[in-house]
Amino acid sequence: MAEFGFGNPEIVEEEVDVLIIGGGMAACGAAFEIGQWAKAAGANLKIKLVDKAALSRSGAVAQGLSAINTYCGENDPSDYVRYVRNDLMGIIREDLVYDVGRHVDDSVHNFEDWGLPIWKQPGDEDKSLRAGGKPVRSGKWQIMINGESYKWIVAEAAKKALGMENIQERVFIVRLVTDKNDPSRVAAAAGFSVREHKLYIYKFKCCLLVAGGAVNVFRPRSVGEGTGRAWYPVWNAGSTYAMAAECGAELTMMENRFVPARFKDGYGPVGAWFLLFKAKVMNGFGEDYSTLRADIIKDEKRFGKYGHGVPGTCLRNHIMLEEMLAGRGPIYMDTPTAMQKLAEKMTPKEVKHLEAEAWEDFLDMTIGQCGIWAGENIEPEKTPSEIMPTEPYLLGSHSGCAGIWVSGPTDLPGVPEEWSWGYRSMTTVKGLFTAGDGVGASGHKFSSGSFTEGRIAAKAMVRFALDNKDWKPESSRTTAELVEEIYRPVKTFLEHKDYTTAIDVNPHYITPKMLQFRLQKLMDEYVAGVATYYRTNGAMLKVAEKKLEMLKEDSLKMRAKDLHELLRAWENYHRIIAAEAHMKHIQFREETRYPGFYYRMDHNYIDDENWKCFVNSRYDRNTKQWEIKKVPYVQLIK
Ligand code: SFD
Ligand code: AMP
Repeated sequence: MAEFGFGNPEIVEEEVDVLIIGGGMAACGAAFEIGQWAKAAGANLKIKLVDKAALSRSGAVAQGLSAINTYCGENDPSDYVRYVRNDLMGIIREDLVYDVGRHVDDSVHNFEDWGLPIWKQPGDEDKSLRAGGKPVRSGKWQIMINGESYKWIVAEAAKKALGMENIQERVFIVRLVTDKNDPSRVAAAAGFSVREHKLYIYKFKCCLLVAGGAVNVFRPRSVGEGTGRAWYPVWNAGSTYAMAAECGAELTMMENRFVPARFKDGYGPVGAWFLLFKAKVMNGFGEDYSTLRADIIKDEKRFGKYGHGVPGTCLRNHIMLEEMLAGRGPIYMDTPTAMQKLAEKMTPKEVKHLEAEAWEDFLDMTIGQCGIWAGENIEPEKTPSEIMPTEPYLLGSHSGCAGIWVSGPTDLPGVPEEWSWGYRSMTTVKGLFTAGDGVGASGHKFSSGSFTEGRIAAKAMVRFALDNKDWKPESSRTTAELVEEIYRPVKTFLEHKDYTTAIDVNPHYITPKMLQFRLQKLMDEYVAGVATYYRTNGAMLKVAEKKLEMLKEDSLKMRAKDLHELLRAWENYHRIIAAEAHMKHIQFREETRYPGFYYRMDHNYIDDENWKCFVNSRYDRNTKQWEIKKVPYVQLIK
């Protein structure tokens, strides 16, 4: 055993008032905000933040970003709601979106105060946004930043507010545990250190589960030495959705996904090119297909009224996919024409600066794309770059809305009573809160909105902790049971490793890597991945259902030969639960709400009459059954 560094793990048990699980944008927002509310209430709360990685570079913003995609500025939050509703094909929780819209700017002002460089209009360079400085907008909602160190800056503020002694890095949380006396309430969380042989159990009055979205659920386009490249962060493995579901929380809109158009192979985002550089896309014959064939989404029988007006992100994808399917690829971002047009009125010095910006867009947030450009001799001012729809991602903060059903604000008119049950941002499990990618039916928050939602949740958690100050959490599972479960992959390995002479070939176990291939293959082939051009149907989903059940069974046989594999094993388990939720929701929603993201070919149309509603689900960990239902959509803003 010592040979592999495994004995019995050291157990670290701690009781706190509030636990924050994750260290990304939402977690940092909560960490920054929470102390202020506790102080205002005269309370001395014990808060702990636990992140699987190191706070300064963890989560989606690890590599930095080059834009903040949600900054209202001169726009009204009601208009923000209209924009998000249009992009997400009519179904969002408008109360949640409005709440983000009315608070988000203050977060962006804070980022600037903490040192994040925000581009300004000429003449306003030295004026902060807070003082009325005008930002350089790439779009109506987006502003440009020099954001390579974005996460570092935001994390520093979180660290200062919370104190490093209250931050535990490199601990992966595996499972939430309900209260011994009240199964509808969360009382504890358990996980393990990815560096030391230690198991952590935290008990708390309430917790914020903000472990990001789900990546690598589907077979990625990247293969061979490129494997591991993805657009969204590979280290966010569906932990938010899986742990919430297994604890009994109601999920919403898990059928939704995001299939972004990205620069091929490097996964570089397209926003700055479309919005700031005003680049056009073209097909393999040099035609601007998005203008030429813009009318295909005006077919009302298939797309209802959604194809009129500004097309949502999925519909833009649909036009591109049709182009590819018609054999008119490859699809290109025409970077040279865009840069030439911009350069027309520029001095040579300004042109050099423009060329530097083209590179910096990716150097700030997707460095790998610069590697592709350098490796393929691409100079964007001379050579167009291919773009491509990626594999699907499950997320609730970017241009998607998969996630958890949460309690909304109470001060907005017309909101159904059943949309708020006491504490803002609390899920249907008592004491379990979420934000950012965790919150469903409210996309387009991006980095700034996720941070803001963390702040909103923090305020409610302080109130929850104080309202429950005499309550003592009691875990429904013993420490021994949790050790047994979490270290099962290690035990499996140690028991069986000598059965064969090749460490990876063994009838008694499956390596996490192989299990991940199985998951990705089945999701790709049956649940509308790239293999079928994002198409599925009821019969294919039935096959997926069966295969996922078997995979879940086999996941108990994953091995871990070291701590790294133990991490991989549990990430994959979380991915399976997130994948199952996604599949079940697509199966339930008998229409194609998001053409361009996925197609139910047996119901290949938008059906507002029957399906303009939320789809919510609940998972029962004991019976392994999903309960799925329709929940009425209510429009709050005209
Ligand atoms: O260019 C566990 N995003 C963009 N937002 C913008 O505002 N502007 C942009 O320019 C954006 N673009 C973009 C974006 C993301 C990426 C990857 C790229 C480009 C390349 C989106 C935002 O980044 C995103 O919306 C927010 O970051 C979401 O915030 P949050 O808090 O929901 O997730 P997170 O930041 O990824 O943090 C997750 C944390 O959880 C930890 N974690 N910890 C313990 N136990 C576990 N089991 C855990 N599992 C995960 C992680 O370590 C992390 O700390 S563009 O495309 O438009
Ligand atoms: P992306 O780089 O694709 O993640 O996009 C960044 C931001 O720009 C998001 O707010 C997108 O909704 C927006 N965006 C990207 N492409 C377009 C486009 N062609 N038209 C309008 N908005 C876009």
